[in-house]
Amino acid sequence: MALTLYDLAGADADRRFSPYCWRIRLAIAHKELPVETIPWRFTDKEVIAFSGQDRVPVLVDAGKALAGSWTIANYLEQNYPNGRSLLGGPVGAALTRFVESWSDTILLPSLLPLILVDVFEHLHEKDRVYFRSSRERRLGMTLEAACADRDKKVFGFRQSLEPLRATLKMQSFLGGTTPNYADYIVFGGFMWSRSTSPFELLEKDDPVALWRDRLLDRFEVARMAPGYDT
Ligand SMILES: N[C@@H](CCC(=O)N[C@@H](CS)C(=O)NCC(=O)O)C(=O)O
Repeated sequence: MALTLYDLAGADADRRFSPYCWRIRLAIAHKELPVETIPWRFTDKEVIAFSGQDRVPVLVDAGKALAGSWTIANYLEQNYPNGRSLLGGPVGAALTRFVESWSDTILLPSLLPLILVDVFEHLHEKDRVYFRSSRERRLGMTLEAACADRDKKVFGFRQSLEPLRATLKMQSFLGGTTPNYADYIVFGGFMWSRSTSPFELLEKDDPVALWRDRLLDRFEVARMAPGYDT
């Protein structure tokens, strides 16, 4: 039976833009599992209330509901052990937690002031008031103010990727010769941007851009998703 994934969508139901949902979409593709994705909007809280919380990704497998990208990735690893490992065993999983923490506390917050206004432009009409008010309350400023001077901010963003860049100069993927969940965590941030923003985050010859391309080449689900080829 196919898995069911509740996946954040924009005005266009095919435009999926959650960095956390992208982690799981690639984890499912990595495990080569069939999945039905259900487009979900921020204000569709009652649709996922059965999961006991109000965020996506939510995965349903044979009637069991799971929420939170880390929980879901571990569930997939444990319940679908055939084929390539997602996390690389207990040591790999422990190191991957660092990658997750770096992504959640540095990468995604640094991407926010570069793409937030573009994310807003792609939202479903019914999500706009909620999104603007919740994000502006959190940021303490308007979306537009948060994204001011992004042409300058992007240089600091590129500089902050140096640990990632240095690693990708030595190896093709964070997972080594083939990608694993550590790659999908970081790549999720770049899919958030790709699916919503024409803003050019990376220079074309940046090793991070070349890694992003290698992942797009491997995963048709990402390459073919509505987005901007920047
Ligand atoms: N720690 C969670 C974060 C999930 C999360 O924040 N998802 C966002 C979409 S990117 C969401 O559902 N937000 C709902 C809201 O802001 O109301 C995970 O790893 O899955």
